[in-house]
Amino acid sequence: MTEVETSRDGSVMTITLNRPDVLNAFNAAMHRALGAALREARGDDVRAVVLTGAGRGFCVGQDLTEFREEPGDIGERLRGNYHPNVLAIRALEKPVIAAVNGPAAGAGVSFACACDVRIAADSATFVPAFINIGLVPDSGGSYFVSRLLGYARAFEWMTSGRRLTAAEAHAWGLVSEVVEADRLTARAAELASSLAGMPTRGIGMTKRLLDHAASATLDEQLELEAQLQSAATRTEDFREGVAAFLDKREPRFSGR
Ligand code: T3D
Repeated sequence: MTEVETSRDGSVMTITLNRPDVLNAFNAAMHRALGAALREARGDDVRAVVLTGAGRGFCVGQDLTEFREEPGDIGERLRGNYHPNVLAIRALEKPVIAAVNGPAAGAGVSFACACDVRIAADSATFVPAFINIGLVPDSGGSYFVSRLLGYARAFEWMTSGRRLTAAEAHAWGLVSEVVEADRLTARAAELASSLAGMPTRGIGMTKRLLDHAASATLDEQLELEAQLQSAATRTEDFREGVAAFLDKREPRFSGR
């Protein structure tokens, strides 16, 4: 068994966390395998990524059996195992879709929220489990959830440890779409395929701009927009987009 499986359908890469007996809780091997999958996803032949879980869970954060004896220095484990993969998702210059197929808890919520889009099965649930065991949000949970939900709702949810249903997560804007569980894979593939057909470099640069906006002044943001817009005009997809518009035909974007 491999802790993370990858598959390709054209330019869409699916990364499946694969420890279904423990709802895909993280252990060291899974961190390493996820890191390798995210490195593979950097290739130009990949234009959209789907992150999902095997079995009935998405990901329930740290494997707690590793805490039974002595937790060790969690800070070091976060820096060494979790942070590189959270940063790798944000650094991917292409859309990453979390297809949340079941319970997401602890760092599993953080990883879902590190993705660019979240769609959920109607059976999915979201548990900010950290507080339930006396921990604080990590793996970017406090960063992403407060940006997605705003301070008040993020504080209330993350300090209650309450399990949210997919419908509640949708109402709060934590996920953009909820589908019947048996349709999730197909819907994620459809969405990923549609995004993979868009100007990939433009999507990558849009992602960079939105991340930058979180902490930039207006002056800084205007400057980065100007730089990246210049870069966008040097892409093949810009030329194709303008030509297709003027020819009154559908564009055929290559991702270059
Ligand atoms: O160490 C570091 O590096 C620091 C990093 C910390 C980051 C973190 O993520 S801390 C937060 C860790 N996660 C949790 O605390 C979540 C614990 N799990 C739950 O609260 C519940 O499992 C859920 C609410 C997520 C789902 O509940 P339910 O009823 O759908 O499933 P279940 O029956 O609880 O779980 C199914 C199995 O998965 C079960 O095993 P069994 O009885 O069938 O043999 C359960 O023990 C196992 N499981 C679930 N979560 C974990 C786990 N095993 C190990 N670690 C888990 N996190």
